[in-house]
Amino acid sequence: MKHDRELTKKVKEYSKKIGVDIIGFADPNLFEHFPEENQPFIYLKETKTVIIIGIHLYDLILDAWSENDETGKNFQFADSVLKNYCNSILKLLLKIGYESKIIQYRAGLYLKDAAALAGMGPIGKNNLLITDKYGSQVRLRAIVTEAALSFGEPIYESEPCKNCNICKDSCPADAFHKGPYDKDKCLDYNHTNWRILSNYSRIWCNECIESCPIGKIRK
Ligand code: B12
Ligand code: SF4
Ligand code: SF4
Repeated sequence: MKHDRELTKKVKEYSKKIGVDIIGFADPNLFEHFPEENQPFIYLKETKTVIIIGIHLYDLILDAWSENDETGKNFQFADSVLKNYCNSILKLLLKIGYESKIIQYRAGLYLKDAAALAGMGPIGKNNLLITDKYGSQVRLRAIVTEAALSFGEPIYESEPCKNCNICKDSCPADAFHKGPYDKDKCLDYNHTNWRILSNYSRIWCNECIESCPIGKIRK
Protein backbone atom coordinates (compact mmCIF):
# COMPACT_ATOMS: atom_id res chain seq x y z
CA MET A 1 0.00 0.00 0.00
CA LYS A 2 1.28 3.47 -0.90
CA HIS A 3 1.32 5.88 2.04
CA ASP A 4 0.66 9.51 1.25
CA ARG A 5 3.40 11.45 3.02
CA GLU A 6 2.26 14.80 1.65
CA LEU A 7 -1.27 14.27 2.94
CA THR A 8 0.11 13.08 6.31
CA LYS A 9 2.04 16.34 6.55
CA LYS A 10 -1.05 18.32 5.58
CA VAL A 11 -3.21 16.60 8.24
CA LYS A 12 -0.51 17.22 10.86
CA GLU A 13 -0.16 20.90 9.99
CA TYR A 14 -3.91 21.43 9.86
CA SER A 15 -4.42 19.70 13.21
CA LYS A 16 -1.79 21.84 14.86
CA LYS A 17 -3.39 24.96 13.43
CA ILE A 18 -6.83 24.15 14.87
CA GLY A 19 -5.42 23.40 18.36
CA VAL A 20 -4.66 19.67 18.51
CA ASP A 21 -1.60 19.13 20.76
CA ILE A 22 -0.58 15.62 19.71
CA ILE A 23 -1.40 13.46 16.73
CA GLY A 24 -0.37 10.00 15.55
CA PHE A 25 -1.18 7.52 12.77
CA ALA A 26 -1.52 3.77 13.38
CA ASP A 27 -1.79 0.74 11.14
CA PRO A 28 -5.36 -0.67 11.52
CA ASN A 29 -4.04 -4.21 11.06
CA LEU A 30 -2.28 -3.96 14.44
CA PHE A 31 -5.65 -3.93 16.25
CA GLU A 32 -6.44 -7.57 15.44
CA HIS A 33 -5.91 -8.86 18.97
CA PHE A 34 -8.47 -6.49 20.51
CA PRO A 35 -12.12 -7.53 20.96
CA GLU A 36 -14.13 -7.21 17.75
CA GLU A 37 -16.07 -4.17 18.95
CA ASN A 38 -12.73 -2.37 19.47
CA GLN A 39 -11.39 -2.90 15.97
CA PRO A 40 -11.21 -0.13 13.35
CA PHE A 41 -12.80 -2.16 10.50
CA ILE A 42 -16.06 -2.45 12.47
CA TYR A 43 -16.46 1.31 12.18
CA LEU A 44 -15.21 1.77 8.61
CA LYS A 45 -14.72 -1.30 6.44
CA GLU A 46 -12.02 0.21 4.21
CA THR A 47 -10.00 1.77 7.05
CA LYS A 48 -6.41 2.43 5.96
CA THR A 49 -5.30 4.54 8.92
CA VAL A 50 -6.30 5.13 12.53
CA ILE A 51 -5.69 8.75 13.49
CA ILE A 52 -5.32 9.48 17.21
CA ILE A 53 -5.45 13.03 18.46
CA GLY A 54 -4.94 14.41 21.94
CA ILE A 55 -5.14 17.61 23.90
CA HIS A 56 -3.02 18.62 26.82
CA LEU A 57 -4.99 19.16 30.02
CA TYR A 58 -2.91 22.13 31.14
CA ASP A 59 -5.48 22.78 33.85
CA LEU A 60 -7.43 20.01 35.58
CA ILE A 61 -10.69 21.89 35.14
CA LEU A 62 -10.50 20.71 31.51
CA ASP A 63 -10.99 17.15 32.81
CA ALA A 64 -14.33 17.94 34.44
CA TRP A 65 -17.31 15.61 34.02
CA SER A 66 -20.78 17.01 34.29
CA GLU A 67 -23.83 14.79 34.65
CA ASN A 68 -27.44 15.71 35.31
CA ASP A 69 -29.45 12.65 36.38
CA GLU A 70 -32.76 14.51 35.98
CA THR A 71 -32.21 15.48 32.34
CA GLY A 72 -29.91 12.57 31.46
CA LYS A 73 -27.40 15.03 29.98
CA ASN A 74 -23.72 14.41 30.49
CA PHE A 75 -20.69 16.24 29.31
CA GLN A 76 -16.93 15.84 29.49
CA PHE A 77 -15.30 19.11 28.66
CA ALA A 78 -12.02 17.87 27.10
CA ASP A 79 -13.85 15.18 25.15
CA SER A 80 -16.23 17.74 23.66
CA VAL A 81 -13.28 19.84 22.51
CA LEU A 82 -11.66 16.74 20.99
CA LYS A 83 -14.86 15.82 19.19
CA ASN A 84 -14.91 19.22 17.53
CA TYR A 85 -11.30 18.82 16.41
CA CYS A 86 -12.13 15.36 15.02
CA ASN A 87 -15.00 16.86 13.09
CA SER A 88 -12.73 19.46 11.48
CA ILE A 89 -10.17 16.80 10.47
CA LEU A 90 -12.99 14.64 9.13
CA LYS A 91 -14.21 17.51 6.94
CA LEU A 92 -10.69 18.14 5.63
CA LEU A 93 -10.29 14.48 4.61
CA LEU A 94 -13.75 14.36 3.09
CA LYS A 95 -12.99 17.45 1.00
CA ILE A 96 -9.93 15.66 -0.40
CA GLY A 97 -12.12 12.63 -1.14
CA TYR A 98 -11.56 10.24 1.76
CA GLU A 99 -14.38 8.85 3.82
CA SER A 100 -13.61 8.86 7.53
CA LYS A 101 -15.43 8.26 10.78
CA ILE A 102 -15.10 9.70 14.27
CA ILE A 103 -14.96 6.85 16.75
CA GLN A 104 -17.37 7.12 19.65
CA TYR A 105 -15.86 7.07 23.14
CA ARG A 106 -17.34 3.66 24.02
CA ALA A 107 -17.00 0.88 22.92
CA GLY A 108 -14.79 2.66 20.42
CA LEU A 109 -11.10 1.91 20.09
CA TYR A 110 -8.71 1.44 22.99
CA LEU A 111 -7.29 4.91 22.78
CA LYS A 112 -4.06 4.74 24.80
CA ASP A 113 -3.14 1.46 23.12
CA ALA A 114 -3.92 2.98 19.72
CA ALA A 115 -1.65 5.91 20.60
CA ALA A 116 1.21 3.57 21.59
CA LEU A 117 0.69 1.68 18.33
CA ALA A 118 0.95 5.02 16.51
CA GLY A 119 4.28 5.71 18.22
CA MET A 120 3.01 8.65 20.27
CA GLY A 121 4.60 7.26 23.42
CA PRO A 122 4.76 4.14 25.58
CA ILE A 123 2.24 2.85 28.12
CA GLY A 124 3.89 3.63 31.45
CA LYS A 125 3.75 1.86 34.78
CA ASN A 126 0.80 4.15 35.53
CA ASN A 127 -1.04 2.13 32.83
CA LEU A 128 -1.43 5.24 30.67
CA LEU A 129 0.08 6.72 27.53
CA ILE A 130 3.12 8.87 28.39
CA THR A 131 4.07 11.51 25.87
CA ASP A 132 7.47 13.27 25.85
CA LYS A 133 5.98 16.71 25.94
CA TYR A 134 2.96 16.37 28.24
CA GLY A 135 3.54 13.13 30.14
CA SER A 136 0.20 11.37 30.66
CA GLN A 137 -1.68 14.64 31.04
CA VAL A 138 -3.52 14.24 27.73
CA ARG A 139 -6.99 13.14 26.65
CA LEU A 140 -7.43 11.20 23.44
CA ARG A 141 -9.88 10.54 20.62
CA ALA A 142 -9.69 8.63 17.33
CA ILE A 143 -10.79 8.84 13.70
CA VAL A 144 -10.62 6.05 11.16
CA THR A 145 -10.06 6.99 7.54
CA GLU A 146 -9.77 5.51 4.08
CA ALA A 147 -6.74 7.76 3.49
CA ALA A 148 -3.47 5.79 3.57
CA LEU A 149 -1.29 8.00 5.78
CA SER A 150 2.26 7.33 7.05
CA PHE A 151 2.23 5.27 10.26
CA GLY A 152 4.31 5.90 13.36
CA GLU A 153 6.48 3.15 14.80
CA PRO A 154 4.68 1.22 17.61
CA ILE A 155 6.20 1.55 21.09
CA TYR A 156 5.95 -1.52 23.31
CA GLU A 157 8.33 -0.68 26.17
CA SER A 158 8.57 2.31 28.47
CA GLU A 159 12.20 3.41 28.86
CA PRO A 160 11.53 6.19 31.42
CA CYS A 161 9.70 3.75 33.73
CA LYS A 162 12.63 1.37 34.06
CA ASN A 163 14.01 2.79 37.29
CA CYS A 164 10.95 4.63 38.53
CA ASN A 165 7.88 3.80 40.61
CA ILE A 166 6.70 7.28 41.54
CA CYS A 167 3.19 6.93 40.11
CA LYS A 168 2.62 3.53 41.74
CA ASP A 169 3.75 4.82 45.13
CA SER A 170 1.54 7.91 44.82
CA CYS A 171 -1.73 6.14 44.11
CA PRO A 172 -4.10 6.86 47.05
CA ALA A 173 -6.09 3.69 46.27
CA ASP A 174 -3.04 1.45 46.29
CA ALA A 175 -4.20 0.27 42.87
CA PHE A 176 -0.71 -1.02 42.00
CA HIS A 177 -0.29 -3.12 45.16
CA LYS A 178 0.14 -6.31 43.15
CA GLY A 179 2.27 -4.68 40.43
CA PRO A 180 -0.02 -4.04 37.47
CA TYR A 181 -2.96 -1.65 37.66
CA ASP A 182 -6.02 -2.89 39.55
CA LYS A 183 -9.06 -1.30 37.93
CA ASP A 184 -11.49 -2.20 40.76
CA LYS A 185 -9.34 -0.52 43.41
CA CYS A 186 -9.08 2.61 41.27
CA LEU A 187 -12.81 2.66 40.58
CA ASP A 188 -13.82 2.08 44.23
CA TYR A 189 -11.55 4.87 45.37
CA ASN A 190 -12.87 7.29 42.80
CA HIS A 191 -16.51 6.61 43.60
CA THR A 192 -15.96 7.79 47.15
CA ASN A 193 -13.40 10.51 46.51
CA TRP A 194 -14.63 12.71 43.67
CA ARG A 195 -13.29 16.23 43.56
CA ILE A 196 -16.69 17.92 43.63
CA LEU A 197 -16.90 21.17 41.66
CA SER A 198 -20.65 21.81 41.75
CA ASN A 199 -23.96 19.95 42.04
CA TYR A 200 -23.36 18.27 38.71
CA SER A 201 -19.63 18.46 38.02
CA ARG A 202 -16.65 16.57 39.34
CA ILE A 203 -13.09 15.57 38.56
CA TRP A 204 -11.59 12.09 38.80
CA CYS A 205 -8.44 11.28 40.68
CA ASN A 206 -5.39 12.13 38.59
CA GLU A 207 -2.58 11.29 40.98
CA CYS A 208 -0.94 8.67 38.72
CA ILE A 209 -0.75 11.40 36.07
CA GLU A 210 0.20 14.36 38.23
CA SER A 211 2.95 12.50 40.07
CA CYS A 212 4.76 11.40 36.89
CA PRO A 213 7.78 13.63 36.21
CA ILE A 214 7.73 13.15 32.43
CA GLY A 215 6.91 16.28 30.44
CA LYS A 216 5.74 18.22 33.43
CA ILE A 217 4.23 21.60 33.02
CA ARG A 218 2.73 21.84 36.47
CA LYS A 219 -0.87 22.89 36.66
C1 B12 B 1 -12.69 1.97 30.98
C2 B12 B 1 -11.76 3.14 31.23
C3 B12 B 1 -11.46 3.44 32.56
C4 B12 B 1 -11.93 2.56 33.72
C5 B12 B 1 -11.08 1.32 33.79
C6 B12 B 1 -9.62 1.56 33.45
C7 B12 B 1 -8.86 0.39 32.80
N1 B12 B 1 -7.74 0.75 32.26
O1 B12 B 1 -9.28 -0.73 32.79
C8 B12 B 1 -11.75 3.54 34.93
C9 B12 B 1 -13.07 4.29 35.05
C10 B12 B 1 -11.39 2.94 36.27
C11 B12 B 1 -10.67 4.50 34.38
C12 B12 B 1 -9.80 5.23 35.14
C13 B12 B 1 -8.92 6.16 34.63
N2 B12 B 1 -8.90 6.62 33.36
CO1 B12 B 1 -9.79 5.75 31.88
N3 B12 B 1 -10.52 4.97 30.36
C14 B12 B 1 -11.24 3.88 30.17
C15 B12 B 1 -11.47 3.64 28.66
C16 B12 B 1 -12.93 3.98 28.31
C17 B12 B 1 -11.11 2.21 28.20
C18 B12 B 1 -9.79 1.66 28.82
C19 B12 B 1 -9.50 0.25 28.36
O2 B12 B 1 -10.27 -0.66 28.62
N4 B12 B 1 -8.39 0.06 27.64
C20 B12 B 1 -8.00 -1.22 27.05
C21 B12 B 1 -7.38 -2.20 28.03
C22 B12 B 1 -6.97 -3.49 27.30
O3 B12 B 1 -6.20 -1.62 28.53
P1 B12 B 1 -5.71 -1.87 30.02
O4 B12 B 1 -6.08 -3.18 30.50
O5 B12 B 1 -6.08 -0.67 30.84
O6 B12 B 1 -4.11 -1.77 29.84
C23 B12 B 1 -3.40 -2.75 29.11
C24 B12 B 1 -2.84 -2.26 27.78
O7 B12 B 1 -2.54 -0.85 27.85
C25 B12 B 1 -1.61 -3.16 27.61
N5 B12 B 1 -0.40 -2.52 27.11
C26 B12 B 1 0.68 -2.17 27.81
N6 B12 B 1 1.63 -1.66 27.03
C27 B12 B 1 1.14 -1.69 25.76
C28 B12 B 1 1.72 -1.27 24.54
C29 B12 B 1 0.97 -1.44 23.37
C30 B12 B 1 1.56 -1.00 22.07
C31 B12 B 1 -0.34 -2.00 23.41
C32 B12 B 1 -1.15 -2.17 22.16
C33 B12 B 1 -0.89 -2.41 24.64
C34 B12 B 1 -0.14 -2.25 25.80
O8 B12 B 1 -1.30 -3.66 28.92
C35 B12 B 1 -2.13 -3.06 29.88
C36 B12 B 1 -2.34 -3.95 31.06
O9 B12 B 1 -2.92 -5.19 30.66
C37 B12 B 1 -10.43 4.66 28.03
C38 B12 B 1 -10.95 5.35 26.75
C39 B12 B 1 -10.86 4.46 25.56
N7 B12 B 1 -11.91 4.42 24.76
O10 B12 B 1 -9.84 3.82 25.36
C40 B12 B 1 -10.17 5.67 29.16
C41 B12 B 1 -8.76 6.21 29.32
C42 B12 B 1 -7.78 5.06 29.26
N8 B12 B 1 -8.77 6.76 30.68
C43 B12 B 1 -8.06 7.81 30.84
C44 B12 B 1 -7.81 8.43 32.10
C45 B12 B 1 -7.11 9.76 32.06
C46 B12 B 1 -8.20 7.81 33.30
C47 B12 B 1 -7.93 8.26 34.74
C48 B12 B 1 -6.65 9.04 35.03
C49 B12 B 1 -9.14 9.02 35.33
C50 B12 B 1 -9.44 10.34 34.70
N9 B12 B 1 -8.90 11.44 35.24
O11 B12 B 1 -10.15 10.38 33.71
C51 B12 B 1 -7.92 6.89 35.46
C52 B12 B 1 -6.52 6.25 35.36
C53 B12 B 1 -6.46 4.82 35.62
C54 B12 B 1 -5.15 4.16 35.19
N10 B12 B 1 -4.05 4.44 35.85
O12 B12 B 1 -5.16 3.40 34.20
C55 B12 B 1 -7.45 8.28 29.51
C56 B12 B 1 -5.96 7.97 29.44
C57 B12 B 1 -5.12 9.03 28.77
C58 B12 B 1 -3.69 8.57 28.74
N11 B12 B 1 -2.77 9.49 28.89
O13 B12 B 1 -3.40 7.39 28.56
C59 B12 B 1 -8.32 7.46 28.47
C60 B12 B 1 -7.60 7.02 27.19
C61 B12 B 1 -9.53 8.36 28.13
C62 B12 B 1 -9.23 9.49 27.15
N12 B12 B 1 -10.24 9.94 26.44
O14 B12 B 1 -8.18 10.00 26.97
N13 B12 B 1 -10.69 4.49 33.00
S1 SF4 C 1 5.99 8.09 37.36
FE1 SF4 C 1 7.78 6.93 36.66
S2 SF4 C 1 7.07 4.80 36.55
FE2 SF4 C 1 5.25 6.09 36.60
S3 SF4 C 1 4.69 6.43 34.45
FE3 SF4 C 1 6.00 8.16 35.09
S4 SF4 C 1 8.08 7.53 34.53
FE4 SF4 C 1 6.83 5.68 34.50
S1 SF4 D 1 -6.60 7.46 39.01
FE1 SF4 D 1 -5.97 7.68 41.19
S2 SF4 D 1 -6.82 5.86 42.16
FE2 SF4 D 1 -6.80 5.43 39.96
S3 SF4 D 1 -4.83 4.44 39.56
FE3 SF4 D 1 -4.52 6.64 39.22
S4 SF4 D 1 -3.77 7.40 41.20
FE4 SF4 D 1 -4.69 5.42 41.59
